[in-house]
Amino acid sequence: MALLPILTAPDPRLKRKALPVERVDAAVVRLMNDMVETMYAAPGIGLAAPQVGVLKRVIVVDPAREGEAPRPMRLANPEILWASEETKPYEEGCLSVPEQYDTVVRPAQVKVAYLDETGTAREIEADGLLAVVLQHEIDHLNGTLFVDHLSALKRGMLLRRAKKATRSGGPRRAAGEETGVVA
Ligand code: K1U
Ligand code: ZN
Repeated sequence: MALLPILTAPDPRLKRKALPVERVDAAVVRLMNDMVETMYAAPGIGLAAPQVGVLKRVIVVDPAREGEAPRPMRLANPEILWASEETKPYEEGCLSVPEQYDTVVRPAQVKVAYLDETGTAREIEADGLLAVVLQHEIDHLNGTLFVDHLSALKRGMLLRRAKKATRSGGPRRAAGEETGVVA
């Protein structure tokens, strides 16, 4: 498995629509596994292929809370079949908009169709954090960032701050960078 570099806004690849996977072949499974490893290392609870520069409709999520056993899900061609009228606010973050968080209001429950890592067609009904993360990751496949759900004023502010955080190295600084001492 491999750790993949995560793109940050305003990289134009984050604004493009990803293409469906034709078949869940070995290359797609490898991408899914690399994305799971990258998500855990970040750390994050979701990741979409465009965030690692791959314009394919592949996402991984793991909404397990701290202390719970990991339960990563690998999804190709995820599609929202149904979304509830009931909505819920949740304070979201994004590995591609480093160190920025704001409240997004989304449908509280969704039903999602997808292909799993064996190519089997599945459906899942999700609520709570899983519903939020699935919607956030599927947005990435359509070139939408969580800040696109906010006012233009907030979006501009968060993107400016994210750019600064990226320039200063954010939480994913290389070893020794904080002190200026690199072995
Ligand atoms: O898509 C991404 O950039 C990943 C993102 C997913 C997400 C988080 C919160 C709400 C909606 C979608 C993240 O994982 S940001 C990091 C994060 O939330 C987190 C990291 C470690 C432990 C718990 C949460
Ligand atoms: Zn994100």
